[in-house]
Amino acid sequence: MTKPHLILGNARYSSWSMRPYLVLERAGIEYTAEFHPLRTDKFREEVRKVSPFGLVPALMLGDETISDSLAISEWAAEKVPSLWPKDEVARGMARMLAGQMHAGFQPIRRELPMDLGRDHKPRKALSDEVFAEIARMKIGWGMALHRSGGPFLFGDWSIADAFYTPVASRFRTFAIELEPEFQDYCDLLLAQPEFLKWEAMAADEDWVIEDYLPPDEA
Ligand SMILES: N[C@@H](CCC(=O)N[C@@H](CS)C(=O)NCC(=O)O)C(=O)O
Repeated sequence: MTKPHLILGNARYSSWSMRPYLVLERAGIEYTAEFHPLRTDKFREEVRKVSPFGLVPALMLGDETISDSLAISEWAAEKVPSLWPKDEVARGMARMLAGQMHAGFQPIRRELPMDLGRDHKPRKALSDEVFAEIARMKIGWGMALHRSGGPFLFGDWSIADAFYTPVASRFRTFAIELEPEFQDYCDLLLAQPEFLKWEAMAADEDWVIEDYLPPDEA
């Protein structure tokens, strides 16, 4: 049987791609992968052939495709249930926090886009909305960390942590200041072997999106 095949965007920029990559790696599921540079004709041509919405990530299972970071993660969790917390209330909450990230926090995504090649300097102007969203995000993190005692949101690493790892990288590359408890959590996410592998792949890429941020913010 052919292995699951994961179609991804640039490691440097594609936060949606990073999430199922971290999940499949942590799960120890065997798969193959290919990367496509975002915002190029090649991306549009190649990815549309296999991904129903023309988006990455997409997981090809034989001649069928699951295209969505959360859906791919759920597919993995059916094979490896420990990707979600064992306790059913914690599991519900982990799905809630992953769901919040999957469906919300637009100002954070818009104004602090993931760029693993950025040199850790603050963005000149950030809206009040972004700070309000960071505060909301920290309410979720605080609730989970206090309940579980850490070090990950629900004690052991789970899909919820995979969903917030790109955020931790955004906070680092845009030098967002956090209280020690949340800084420690972000540092822990960014020290995980799966993230370090992804970061190394990003450093090896020579695909750069020139106008990723306006020039005065670059
Ligand atoms: N909800 C989707 C979002 C996927 C998504 O927006 N992917 C972006 C890349 S990070 C994409 O494929 N963009 C294609 C394009 O901009 O043409 C998921 O969770 O996978």
